[in-house]
Amino acid sequence: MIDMAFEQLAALHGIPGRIELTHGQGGLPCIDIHNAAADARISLYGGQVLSFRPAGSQDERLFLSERAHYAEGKAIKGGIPICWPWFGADPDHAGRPAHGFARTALWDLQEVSEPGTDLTRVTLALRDDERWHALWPHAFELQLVIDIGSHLGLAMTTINRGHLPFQLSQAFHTYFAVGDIADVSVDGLQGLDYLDKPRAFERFQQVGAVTFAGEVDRIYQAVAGSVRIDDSGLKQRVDITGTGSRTAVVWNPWADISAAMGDLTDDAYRRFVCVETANAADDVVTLGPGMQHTLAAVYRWSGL
Ligand code: TA6
Repeated sequence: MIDMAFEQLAALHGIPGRIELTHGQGGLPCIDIHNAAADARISLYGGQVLSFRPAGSQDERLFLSERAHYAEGKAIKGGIPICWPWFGADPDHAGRPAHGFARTALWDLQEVSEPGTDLTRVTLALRDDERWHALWPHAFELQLVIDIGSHLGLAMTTINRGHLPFQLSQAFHTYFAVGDIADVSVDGLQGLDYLDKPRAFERFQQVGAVTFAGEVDRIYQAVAGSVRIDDSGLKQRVDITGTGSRTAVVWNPWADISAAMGDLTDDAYRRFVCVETANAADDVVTLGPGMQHTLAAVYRWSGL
């Protein structure tokens, strides 16, 4: 479906059994990684991690919707969608797509390296062209470095290649797989202010850990330390360390929204929580000509 020199990429980067260029669902070009620590799949469409598992196991750490769309122009529901160069609704109210266009762009595969037997590093890139100028008239370079190993790491660098400053908001919209959302709590946000989307972005203060008994869609501000997901059902914890970010978004749509979304099954909301390392709300990034900013997140899973 997408015009690209797939065979060339496979010849350049492929190593049988370790780094495999493949056509994923919908024929989208993907790269499958296998090393001593983990197995993963990354879609070049969206620059999106779709799957991450400890080596040889079937324990998916990321949720990927059974109803996800795999088609040009549509975002893939699950894994780690990249929201860029804006997070959420179009900040200019000009009818542009929610969460920007990076998640519906075909990224270049720049480099794959193996710093160790238990770590594979994939570098993707996206640059401006006429298609994106219609949505965002700036010269940019975006680089996404993904580490697949005992941890999952992402570092996304935006460089302003133009002559004028621009503003950006962004997020790693990560869908963490959970056993049952009722057993999940998110720690590390206690005492912080958040903007509550279901209540017209009114400001509230977080008391205790975040738990889930209905829709949660919140933008936490002034986030300083790491954030933790505890899943008492799966007896699993995820430590999230963000850098270049003062914002965390926590989202679970709950039953009605899950049922209304065409790319989620009715009960999908029980099996994921999104905890997003972001720059959003009062944490937008302004980049002058030649300047750059890196948003990074490291995810580590362990037992409870
Ligand atoms: O990050 C939370 C959020 O902005 C929610 O408000 C919800 O709309 C979600 O992202 C999913 O958005 P999407 O466009 O991927 O359906």
